Amino acid sequence: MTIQEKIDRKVTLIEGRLDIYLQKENFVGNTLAEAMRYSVFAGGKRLRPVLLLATHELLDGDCEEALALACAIEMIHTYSLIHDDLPAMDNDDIRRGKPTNHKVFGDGFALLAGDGLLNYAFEIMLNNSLHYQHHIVNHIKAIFEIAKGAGVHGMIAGQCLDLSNEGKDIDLSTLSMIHERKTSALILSALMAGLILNNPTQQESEAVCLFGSHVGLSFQIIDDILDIIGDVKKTGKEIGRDVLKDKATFPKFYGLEKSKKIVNSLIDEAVDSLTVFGQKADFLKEYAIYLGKRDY
Ligand code: GRG
Repeated sequence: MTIQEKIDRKVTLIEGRLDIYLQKENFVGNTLAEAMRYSVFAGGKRLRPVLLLATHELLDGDCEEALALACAIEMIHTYSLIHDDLPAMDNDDIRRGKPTNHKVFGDGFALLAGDGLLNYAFEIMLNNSLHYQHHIVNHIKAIFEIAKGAGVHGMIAGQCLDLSNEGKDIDLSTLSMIHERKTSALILSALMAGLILNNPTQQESEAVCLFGSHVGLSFQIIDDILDIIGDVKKTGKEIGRDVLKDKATFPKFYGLEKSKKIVNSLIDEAVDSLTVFGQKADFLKEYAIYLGKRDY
């Protein structure tokens, strides 16, 4: 099976379950359901849920047990994109190749769709944990990991740092801190949540942690690179927004070629960090290499 086929298999599972969670009959307000579905099914890469299922597999976990968490993390990620696109934040018109949520449903419903997805994600994860009483502590630990990655110590902290440094001349360590919180934190929590469900050893947790921080940073650097040389038809969002806003990015500090080299060495280190898992990490290693070459 090719890496693309392996990814597609996971994505099909995730999207099938997301479709069930987001059936319109589950919600009182039709517009709320439509607005949530609109962004969730606008065509994301499903990076975070795929990573969560992949680390769950590292220790032979049952996919069904982790699927709710995988869907929940995609909902949390989608909420962050909806809110980030709002006029009060980045004021973007296109996301995932379509008009942004507020352009279609208005600012109020976009806010509520984001709030709805965030809260529903925790409802789904907690409800799922009740079906796995024998693993309930693992589930609480996994949900805690996701709450930390998404919340005031993770992604929201990164967004705050980003907002408060807008228009300022920041140094590389501040930029790295923004990337670490805003982008890597949720990616890392997806990886750790999948792993934690199966009682990893300290060595296994440290290996995945290292993998996550390298993949997370490389993912954001590629995002910065694609903002310069990407194709809107592939990325699904406007190009040149960082330059327009004079945002600090890796390409701004290092130039394009050096930034690409940094990505390559981060991916190499990520792959090396998974040695402890032997062949069981083959998918994650291939996926990291695949992500390192992405142009979308
Ligand atoms: C808490 C409101 C709020 C925002 C959090 C995630 C975020 C901060 C803002 C979104 C904008 C952005 C560029 C974030 C950096 C992380 C990133 C590269 C997001 C895009 O993720 P992809 O490429 O998107 O996985 P798809 O659409 O494929 O799911």
